[in-house]
Amino acid sequence: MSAATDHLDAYWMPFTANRDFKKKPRIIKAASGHHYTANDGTRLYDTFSGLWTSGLGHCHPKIVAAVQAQVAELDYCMTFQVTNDKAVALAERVVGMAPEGFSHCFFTNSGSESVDTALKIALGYHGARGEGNRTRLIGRERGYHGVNFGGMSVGGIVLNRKAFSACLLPGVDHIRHTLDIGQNAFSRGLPQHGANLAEDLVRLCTLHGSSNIAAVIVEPVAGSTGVLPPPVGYLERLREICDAHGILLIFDEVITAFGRLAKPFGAQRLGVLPDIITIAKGLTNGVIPMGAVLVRDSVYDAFMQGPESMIELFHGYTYSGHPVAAAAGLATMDVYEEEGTFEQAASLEQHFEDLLHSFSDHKHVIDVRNFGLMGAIEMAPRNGAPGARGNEAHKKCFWDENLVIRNGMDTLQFSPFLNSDPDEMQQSFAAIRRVLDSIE
Ligand code: PXG
Repeated sequence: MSAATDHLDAYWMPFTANRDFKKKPRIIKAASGHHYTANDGTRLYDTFSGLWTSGLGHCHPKIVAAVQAQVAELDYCMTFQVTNDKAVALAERVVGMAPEGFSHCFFTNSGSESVDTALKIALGYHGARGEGNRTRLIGRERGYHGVNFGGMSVGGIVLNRKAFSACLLPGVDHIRHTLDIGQNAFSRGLPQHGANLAEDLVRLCTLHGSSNIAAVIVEPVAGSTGVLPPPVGYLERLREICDAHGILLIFDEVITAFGRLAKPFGAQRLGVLPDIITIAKGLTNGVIPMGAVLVRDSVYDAFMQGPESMIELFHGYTYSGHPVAAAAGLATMDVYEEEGTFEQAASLEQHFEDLLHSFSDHKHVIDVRNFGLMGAIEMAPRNGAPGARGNEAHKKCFWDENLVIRNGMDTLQFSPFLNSDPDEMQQSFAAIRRVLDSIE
């Protein structure tokens, strides 16, 4: 082991090729606005807003101040039987921004926990209504719903599931994903073809008996598997089928909530209302880990029918509604409002779309997709080496262009800041073009 890697050995990095990374590490030690600073002093532009987390930029002074003040005032307070003022205030604030009829919010600490909480709420809802036979959960191929057992089971990413396949939840099925490069390549915004893929849900209702199905979970715009905006009419059709069969529709909005689609919630932008919404990331601008699940009143009310002295949902985390996280969340909501962040995001969409689609003619590129401030450039894989081109692009951006980008295999994904400077955005794409031009 070299001296450079010695001090990294104890640290087992998540979703990372550890040995490869540790051969040549450059570690981030600070951030401000739209840039990171590495331990060698280099400033790097962040094209991914953290990990879809930090739409307001890093170390926003208002959020930093709120966290500093809160940690000195109330550092922790359990929220089982007792609670704290910040959790109460944040729940009210978040449901105030939610679609009408979503008046209740359950706190978690991450997207994965939000998803598993949502699945449990769906099962509990049906049980409370005397339909305890509704236990089947439906996900979608290429869906990402975090890494806990529930979310992994309804998720549709093969490499996340393969190693654990014997222990996935039983009674889970998947509808097909909506990526169809053959028909929809280089679509700007929602693709035209594919609404019919929602009919997969009808087939599963026929196969299993719809009275056995509890819920369907989808990302309104799938993020991690390379930005898959829903085909025109697709989400509307899913909603109709769920309504016809008494199935709950869950939108996993861990990425799409809080401005990524220029509205507080993706459901509002897309005009389709689910029954349950999961959130995380932009809830605190990534500053303190926190997630939440929002439910329609009818879902909450179903739980509130038994004796008042009984716990209605046997579920919760030690850090659910943590006061410091909630303070970060409240400050984040203030900034979204004071700075007009969602309007700012809307005003950047066309520029972002044009920059992305300027890659349509590039020799390596087979598709460009975008919706809101979510975008992807998909490159053809090299013969016999899927992912190699994407990984090389990532490394070259990092080392040669001082740019942090995100790739999943050969697809480059973009999550620009909601308050990006259009010139900086343009410069970052010029750098990415230099990199793509320079690789085989
Ligand atoms: N649901 C969705 C839709 C997500 O995007 C999670 C759940 C899980 O959240 P936590 O907080 O438990 O990680 C996510 C997370 C990527 C990428 O490259 C995206 C996520 C995580 C890691 C990588 O796009 N999103």
